[in-house]
Amino acid sequence: MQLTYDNSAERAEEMNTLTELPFHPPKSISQGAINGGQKASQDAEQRGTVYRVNPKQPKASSCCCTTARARMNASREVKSVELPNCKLIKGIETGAEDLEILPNGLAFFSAGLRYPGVKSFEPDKPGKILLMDMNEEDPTVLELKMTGSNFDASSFNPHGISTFTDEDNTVYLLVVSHPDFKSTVELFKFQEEEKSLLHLKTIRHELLPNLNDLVAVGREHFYATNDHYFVDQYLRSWELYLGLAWSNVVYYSPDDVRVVASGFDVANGISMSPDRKYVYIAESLAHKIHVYEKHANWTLTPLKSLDCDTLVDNISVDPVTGDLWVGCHPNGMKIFSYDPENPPGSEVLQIQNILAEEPKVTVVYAEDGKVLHGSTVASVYKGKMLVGTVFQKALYCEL
Ligand SMILES: [Ca+2]
Ligand SMILES: [Ca+2]
Repeated sequence: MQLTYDNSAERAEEMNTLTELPFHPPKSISQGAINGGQKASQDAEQRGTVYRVNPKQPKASSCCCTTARARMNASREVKSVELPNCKLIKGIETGAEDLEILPNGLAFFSAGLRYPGVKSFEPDKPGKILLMDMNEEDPTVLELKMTGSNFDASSFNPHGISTFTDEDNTVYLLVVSHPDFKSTVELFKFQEEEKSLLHLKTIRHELLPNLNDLVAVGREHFYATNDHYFVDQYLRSWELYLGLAWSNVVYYSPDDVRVVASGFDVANGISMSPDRKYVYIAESLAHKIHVYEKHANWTLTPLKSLDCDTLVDNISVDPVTGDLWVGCHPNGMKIFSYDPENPPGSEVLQIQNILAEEPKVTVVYAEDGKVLHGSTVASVYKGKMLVGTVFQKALYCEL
């Protein structure tokens, strides 16, 4: 099934004309779906009114109050913030949507995502997982072999990733994949000597229909974001354009799966504090980072939200400082209607002391797409930073 749009310019135009539409749910949505969505909207309402960090700014997640153009930040021109010592990473030309660096400096990249409505330079090629050793003087990436009798590498379409390290130091890599544009979580065991990933399991569940990212809390235990509510592409388009804010976060374990937070206008990156007490969730089209308190029974309660004026994507947490590093899209319209002459820009935020009354937010890197198109993730290790993108290149910088 081919879901990619081939008329992105028209869709961008359509997006412009939809900005003044009132809210009308598509006729074919079932009452149950609508009730579920209304519950999600109430959750968003509660978060928006009670836990705002900056009450002076307008609420961004309500479909009735905010236009599609504002949610996409369509008018924003990014102000350049350059770093002097950056270079493009050889071998990454078709995106590294997510990446994670282990405490020992080994970095995993999820490369070659194909996602409905977003550009791909190699739409017919499967994705792959790349490895880099950040301790090397001039690090390069190598592709990890994937083994396992039940794994179909030809339909591998990796998106968000997360690692879990066992008590015996075994590293497991959990990968959101979209084989045939469906959603699975692929569980691998990392075999460092062989430079390979042994596939252990494919996880599918009806509460995991539209996965974007995940954060592992055990070998087969994780929190994951669904970036849409609907699976059907037509309904997904309406959901996105109208800002229904019905996307959610799910807790998954082999014997317990449940929605733990909902009411997001595209829930995207998800990560945790180093002490594992707080869960951070990026709500892309509301331009917010949410902080949730995690409880012993895996439920989450909202604590606070931070407004960012940019479409926040994946969140990495520095295990040493606890700082959040966020890959962002300064102008979301340019992601969904790709024009090589006017490409999407890139932006990296560092958020310090997120639990404090006034967290410090620093734009560490920003540019209009001259170097990187559509940054999604940034992560740091010993004064070095990696930045990945949805469908284009990746950057290695000295800070
Ligand atoms: Ca991730
Ligand atoms: Ca993402």
